Amino acid sequence: VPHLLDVSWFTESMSSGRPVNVEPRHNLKNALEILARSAFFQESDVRYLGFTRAASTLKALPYKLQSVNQAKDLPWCGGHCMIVIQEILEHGMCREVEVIKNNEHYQTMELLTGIYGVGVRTAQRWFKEGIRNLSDLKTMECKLTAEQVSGLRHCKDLQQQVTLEEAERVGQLVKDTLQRFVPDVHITMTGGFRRGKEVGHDVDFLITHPNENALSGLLEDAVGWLETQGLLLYHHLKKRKPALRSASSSMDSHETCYAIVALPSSSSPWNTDIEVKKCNSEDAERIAHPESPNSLNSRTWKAVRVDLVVTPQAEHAYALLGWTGSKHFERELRRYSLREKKLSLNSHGLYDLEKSCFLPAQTEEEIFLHLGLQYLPPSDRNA
Ligand code: DGT
Ligand code: MG
Repeated sequence: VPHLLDVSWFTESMSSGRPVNVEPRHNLKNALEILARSAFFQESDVRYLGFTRAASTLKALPYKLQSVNQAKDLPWCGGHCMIVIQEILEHGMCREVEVIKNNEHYQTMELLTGIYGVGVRTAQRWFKEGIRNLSDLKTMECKLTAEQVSGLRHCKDLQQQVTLEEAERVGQLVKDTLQRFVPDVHITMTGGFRRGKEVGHDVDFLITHPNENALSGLLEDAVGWLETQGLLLYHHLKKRKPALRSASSSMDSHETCYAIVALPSSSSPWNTDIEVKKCNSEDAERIAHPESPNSLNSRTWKAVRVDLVVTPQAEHAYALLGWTGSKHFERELRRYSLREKKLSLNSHGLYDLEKSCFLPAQTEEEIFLHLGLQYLPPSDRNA
């Protein structure tokens, strides 16, 4: 059975080369990721994908690259990437990467796209309008969406990584909340934490139930309750759009809640293990208005991004695969599926373009079987 991440080339590329005596100033993978992000900011998809694939290849290497010889047979590491790899291996740094890191456009784009709700297009427009830092956004009176206002208000917290311990406490809060309305609801933590990562930028959950009717209105109920507890700093509910569930669409049409929650600190009285509903109105006020002077010195919570995705049981395995990631793994899996198998994969299902039918699956293992691939556990999907 072929393996998506075939590693046979590892041994072939182990041929000895000249070792580097100096410790490189640039980490190869990080350097390629910087080049990828720079291409992304310039909306150059081909270059973005090329550098991302090369960085991903280096990430998967079971040994530290020591010579250009070792790199020459690696997938996606030719051309421009090889020049970068060679320069770093020989001189410890890459001039192009240094120039990008010091470039005003790159630095501003990193800063602006780091705000929740700000994509490349918006950041690009703001840059052209002369915005270079966060205070420029205020002085130039930019029109901000509700999402961006929340993103800015909580940017310090949101730029900090979410730890596994915090993710588990968010999980407990989500479970306590949803079970108030549907006691036997099924909740799975997805995203990077399901792949075994210790930190993440948000916490993702998939919610399902054997009886689809039980899921109806559940997110609205959950949002309403969290709001009354003062634990919701921002939310955007996206309704399910059945029309989008087309065979070839890569768009997602699951009912989703994109939220920022105020996660009580583990030592605070709102520790969800104790009982969330103990949060009194004074506490709620402090959470709901984080910038009020009274709250500044007594922060007992942290703003955390949370995605809640509701899926009918029939689509659960596909949604689980799609929302586990990584993004790069998903992109390559979908590309393989379409090109090699003529099967269109998205987080709702798998469509056989030749037989014109959907292929049902109850588990991720069944999906890999449909694709003719060896099963990869989530921890092996960190491409
Ligand atoms: P993180 O949060 O930075 O530690 O890393 P991840 O891997 O958890 O990334 P995240 O949270 O952006 O997304 C988790 C997975 O879910 C990833 O493979 C992409 C997928 N995903 C994210 N947003 C959407 C969406 O709107 N629709 C679909 N179908 N998938 C999404
Ligand atoms: Mg995530």
